[in-house]
Amino acid sequence: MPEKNEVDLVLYYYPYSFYSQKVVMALHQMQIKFKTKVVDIHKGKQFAESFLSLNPKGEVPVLVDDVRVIPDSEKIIDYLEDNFANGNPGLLPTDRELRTRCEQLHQTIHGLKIEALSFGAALYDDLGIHPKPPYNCMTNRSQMKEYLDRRPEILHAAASNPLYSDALNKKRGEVYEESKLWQDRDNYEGLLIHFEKVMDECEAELASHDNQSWWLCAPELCLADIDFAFLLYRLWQLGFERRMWERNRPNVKRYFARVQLLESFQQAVSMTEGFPMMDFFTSPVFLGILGTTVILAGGYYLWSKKDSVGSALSSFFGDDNQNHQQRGAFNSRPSRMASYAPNSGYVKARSIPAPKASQFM
Ligand SMILES: N[C@@H](CCC(=O)N[C@@H](CS)C(=O)NCC(=O)O)C(=O)O
Repeated sequence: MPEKNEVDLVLYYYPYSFYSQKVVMALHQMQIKFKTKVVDIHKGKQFAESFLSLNPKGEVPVLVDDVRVIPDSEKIIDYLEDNFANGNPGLLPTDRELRTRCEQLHQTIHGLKIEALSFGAALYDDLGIHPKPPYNCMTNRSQMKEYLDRRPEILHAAASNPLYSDALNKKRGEVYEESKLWQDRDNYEGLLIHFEKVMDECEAELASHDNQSWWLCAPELCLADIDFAFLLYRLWQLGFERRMWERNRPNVKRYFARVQLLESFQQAVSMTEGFPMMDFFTSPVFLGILGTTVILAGGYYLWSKKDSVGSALSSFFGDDNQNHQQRGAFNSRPSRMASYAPNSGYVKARSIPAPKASQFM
């Protein structure tokens, strides 16, 4: 096979995307050079016409190799394996038996509904989980539920891009079907139990090797390891580690500690560094600055107008001995109400906007 010019490879990805992270780990593990382009799915850029022309489903990752366009993490890794394994460590064991086991585990782990798991983790308060940033910033859950239920932007994208409407409508159907797994608490418990069964299978697989230096199912790191590494990482980020391995799966626990030392894993995880999850204008820093400014400006305004505001308030509330009958409910503590208002600078707390669906993907 002729040497390929590897730097022709461009990966369209989003740093927090689960499937993008797998591909980045695969690329690093196979020592393949590539360039990147961020598609900010948090801002809806996956539905820009230019990106839909690469992947009509509006999903990352997509690999572009010169004129060839390959969407979908599984297909991308297949493509890398077929075209770049020459001279590089591949991701499929050469031994037939090990290869079959690697493929089986890959199918099992890759097939898990990780998005449904992530959405449900944001929705239910009784899971006893300890999410890590950015998954610990879950506000306004009911709003999020309503948003995720409809994924309005898919419909909008389908309406405004007739060329890609079939793919987008199909995607919306899939999103709707998958939402049944997490919109209902019982279904969600079923999903968690399914994840636990897969964890049991992996625990048993790890326990079956006499040689502790083996990875999940082979002496060399393989495709199933990439799936498993990022499954564990997402479970940890969502805060499921106690339920999934801390208490009862010691081999998985050891494996996770080990896989985190891999450079290829660290490269994939570090893509998120310095990449903001939220717009600056909805970030806690901005909201903090805004809130403080409003409080100070409001306080200053009220202080500068204290005479006119004070007399307006006293004519509304009246002096202690006047208008008691009109005050109704305020009757019991009129002077406290009157003295609160002018200088307190009280500003109603601003509600933090609901996180966007793409935050959980
Ligand atoms: N089967 C695809 C799934 C890709 C996928 O779901 N990507 C998510 C990010 S992890 C995405 O782009 N979501 C954007 C959207 O659905 O609007 C793969 O393996 O690559």
